[in-house]
Amino acid sequence: MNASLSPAAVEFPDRLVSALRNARRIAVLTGAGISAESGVPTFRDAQTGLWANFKPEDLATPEAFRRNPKMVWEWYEWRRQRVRTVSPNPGHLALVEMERRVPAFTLVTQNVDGLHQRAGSRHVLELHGNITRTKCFEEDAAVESWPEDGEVPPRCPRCGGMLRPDVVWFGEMLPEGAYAAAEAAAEACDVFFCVGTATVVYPAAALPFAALRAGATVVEVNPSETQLSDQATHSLRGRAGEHLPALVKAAWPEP
Ligand code: BV8
Repeated sequence: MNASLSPAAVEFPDRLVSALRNARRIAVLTGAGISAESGVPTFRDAQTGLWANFKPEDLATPEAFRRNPKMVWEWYEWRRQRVRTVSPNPGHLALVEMERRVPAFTLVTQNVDGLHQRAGSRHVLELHGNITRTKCFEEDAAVESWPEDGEVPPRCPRCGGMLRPDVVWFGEMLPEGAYAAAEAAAEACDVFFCVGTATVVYPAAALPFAALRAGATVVEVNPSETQLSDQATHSLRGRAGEHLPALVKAAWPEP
């Protein structure tokens, strides 16, 4: 067991621990809350600095980018810089350990910070893209490098169009096939974790309910109540960085 996973003593219902220990298929949906303990602000956190007067939902749209490409690009630059300075936390690491323990493990994330991959998770379904990748706004195709000529946003070296982060904005479709794969995992799993998400952004927020309908044990980990809390099989009121390592240790005490 990774030392950084040595969890605080947290008590769990026996039926939750045995459901986890006996699970063959586990699916996990994570949101901004699992990265909060790494120091990445969540979408519910108040915006600071230049963007204090804007809600993320109003900045993360194609319309906002068309209206003010410089501000939207700079918001993502600020977030990219922030993500470069942070590290995965015990919540991310506990999911890496869980993936090691079960034959079929699917990690679906709404996050765009790449922290699951940096923690060592091998198969991550990024429903909303990744801010460390950039694409051309006109071509909708990846761009790995571009001339730094001071223009903001920078321009596509192929067509001269504006560059944008490779994330899914509100009103945009999710990556081809990503949601279908996530939904299939939610409907086939024994245990479904819903970690650190307010479950308000669709279609991702529909996944835990699809798992419930398919008969899975649904476990929510969140310090606050959400629309899922009273329907989840287990709703653990607490931080991902505390509950996930403790759950992994309770289900798999042996190294
Ligand atoms: C789409 C990338 C088809 C950008 C993001 C019904 C069906 C389909 C669509 C819709 C629908 N109803 C409405 C819609 C439209 C819209 C939508 O859902 N709007 C919401 C506001 C109602 N959905 C879309 O537009 C999606 N596209 O459906 O395509 C389509 C196309 C055209 C027309 C119609 C349909 C695309 C949505 C993707 C948006 N992009 N991110 C970027 O990052 O800049 S979403 C963004 O929100 C992030 O990805 C974030 O992860 C996500 C969800 O937020 P959360 O993760 O939940 O984070 P949040 O801050 O909200 O909450 C944090 C939680 O953590 C809290 O509960 C807190 O208590 C908890 N927490 C805090 N600390 C901890 C913790 N938990 C554990 N441990 C801790 N320590």
